[in-house]
Amino acid sequence: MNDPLDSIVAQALAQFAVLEEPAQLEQAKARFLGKSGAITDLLKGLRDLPADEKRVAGASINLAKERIEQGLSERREAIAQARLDARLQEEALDVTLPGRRRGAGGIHPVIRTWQRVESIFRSIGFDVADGPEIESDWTNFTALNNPENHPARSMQDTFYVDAKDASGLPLLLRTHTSPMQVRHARTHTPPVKVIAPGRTYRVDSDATHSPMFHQVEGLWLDEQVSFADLKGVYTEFLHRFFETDALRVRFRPSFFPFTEPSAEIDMMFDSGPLKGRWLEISGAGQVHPAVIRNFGFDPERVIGFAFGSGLERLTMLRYGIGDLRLFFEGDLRFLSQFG
Ligand code: 2NL
Repeated sequence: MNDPLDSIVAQALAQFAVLEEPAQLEQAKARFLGKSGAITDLLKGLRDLPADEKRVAGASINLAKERIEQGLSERREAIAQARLDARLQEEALDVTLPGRRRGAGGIHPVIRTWQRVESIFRSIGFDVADGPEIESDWTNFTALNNPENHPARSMQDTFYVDAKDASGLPLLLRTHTSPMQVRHARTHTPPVKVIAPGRTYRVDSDATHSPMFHQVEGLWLDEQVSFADLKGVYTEFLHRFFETDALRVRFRPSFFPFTEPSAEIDMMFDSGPLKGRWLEISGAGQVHPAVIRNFGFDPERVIGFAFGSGLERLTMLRYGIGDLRLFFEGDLRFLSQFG
């Protein structure tokens, strides 16, 4: 009786040992311990034996059954452990690796200039105006004393929008930041002391012109604001913006429809790579009486100055940038230098 039992147990353990799937293992179990399994058959056969033999044989069969069950549960555990090991291996995570960080963005150099200009003018008492980039023909041109047939108003120079404003006037992309000052002046009473920084648009695109660029304009109106105040304010601004008093400022006669008299402001550094060359930095002038009237003020009482400077130009001079196009190409090798 012993030999056949040993060989059944050996067979069972050998079959279990090569199985990797729990379901296959359960099938193998059935072949030995199931309803018509080898061990079950042997137990059924006990019926025909005399009582004393039945006891001895039964004990041996039960022992074999226990060994098979033992082998089965060991194999089950081995399969489960192997699966866990494989999964741990597969999902291994090196928690000591550095994290994948999102690249830090930065402020565009022209916007840095914008922020610096705002903070300098705020500190000398100027408000900061804001306003729409799509403007009416009246706030952009007419209010500023631009003649009806001025070339700036042509479709060659100005981006017109395919729509009209509430009073039927053409809509356009503002060609300067002046309309923000027009809106500001018409809703305030003197003293009006404001700057208007922002995006502006002109039909112009070459090495030194971009169809979208940035300006800052300033306007100071009161009963006694003179050209001397313009010189003082703008010179103070340049000293603060370039962080040096070692620069000269000069005013050259010029012409703009919205100022009379008008001037170009030039500056010259006394040191540094741009030293010794006069550089054009801004347009300016005393606000034209017709413009004062369009603001709703009496030009016999209210007087003052305005100026307009390009933010790209200020940025190029401050950082020594030689090519305007670098501002619009989005090349991180350039932009990241201004972190
Ligand atoms: C330029 C010229 C200038 C102004 C802008 C101005 C604005 C108002 C009234 C009167 Cl609301 N004037 N702005 C005045 C003179 C010159 O800029 O070519 N800048 C780069």
